[in-house]
Amino acid sequence: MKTIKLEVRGMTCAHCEESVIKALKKINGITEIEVNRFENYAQFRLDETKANQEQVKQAIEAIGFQVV
Ligand SMILES: [Cu+2]
Repeated sequence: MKTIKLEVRGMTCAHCEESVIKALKKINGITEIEVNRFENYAQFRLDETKANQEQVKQAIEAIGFQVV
């Protein structure tokens, strides 16, 4: 398990945060999700035997946010 903090751009309200959290929850291997729109980040624990960072990035971008 590895803690990862990604810079996420484009979140403007609580709904945006929720959308990102939902997208992350769908990925197997992610736990302890924390998303903050004011500080533009998404942090979580990732089990790298189940998913990789690229998949996470794609999942966030697929719903309209940018991972810097
Ligand atoms: Cu929003």
